[in-house]
Amino acid sequence: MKKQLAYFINIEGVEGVGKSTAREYISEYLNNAGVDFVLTREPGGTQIAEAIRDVLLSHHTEVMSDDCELLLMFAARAQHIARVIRPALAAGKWVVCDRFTDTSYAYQGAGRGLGQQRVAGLEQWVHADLQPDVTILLDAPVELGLERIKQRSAKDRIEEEGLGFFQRIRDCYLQRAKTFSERYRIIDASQSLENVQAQLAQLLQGMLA
Ligand code: Z5A
Repeated sequence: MKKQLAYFINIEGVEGVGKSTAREYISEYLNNAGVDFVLTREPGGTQIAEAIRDVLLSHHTEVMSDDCELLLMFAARAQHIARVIRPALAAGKWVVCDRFTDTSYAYQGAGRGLGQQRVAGLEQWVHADLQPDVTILLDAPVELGLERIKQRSAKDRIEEEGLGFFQRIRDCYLQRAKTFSERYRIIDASQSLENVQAQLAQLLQGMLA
């Protein structure tokens, strides 16, 4: 991988595969390497986008339509890109983002069945000229990820979906990893934490070299 000034990295995968854990490890690694970076997440990352996140993940007495869900994801993203991602990259900082538009393709496009074209239209509108340089896909069987988060006391609105929903998401990610092989890096997240972190370290080392 050619070294560049500032990388935009997104971390992807199904529930429980270890994105938050990987995010913390990447943060520690970049801190130790003296890299100036911003650590952020979607949906969220700004005050307004975090408020949208609350609406998206909370339980409501009315059912949220799939279109509403997708549009809110992109509303939060538009704000996040304008207030956090673009300014950071313009200032020469790396951006490490827990989920980005690849999640919308996987969850809303495939999981909800809205289709890839619908997501592509919004992507074109909101950030046609901006893509992550590196997409880290933490991949593991869906059952393993769900097992890892089984003991959590409360599930959010999206986590309540069934196995089929998450399987469609994993399949979509693996398909996108093939289509966008120049930026996707698949990490085998079914391995021990130590092995996952060794894979991440190797990737980051390559980007810094
Ligand atoms: N969403 C969407 O639908 N569309 C969009 O466009 C966007 C988002 C941007 C955000 O939730 C939700 O929004 C998400 C997609 C949707 N769906 N839901 N629900 P979130 O950010 O709060 O949650 P998440 O992204 O789904 O992550 P998670 O459930 O918190 O899991 P995780 O971050 O991947 O896993 P973790 O917390 O790092 O690890 C889980 C446990 O496994 C923990 O106890 C770890 O210590 C353990 N772990 C981690 N790695 C290992 C290994 N290698 N071995 C053993 N144990 C491990």
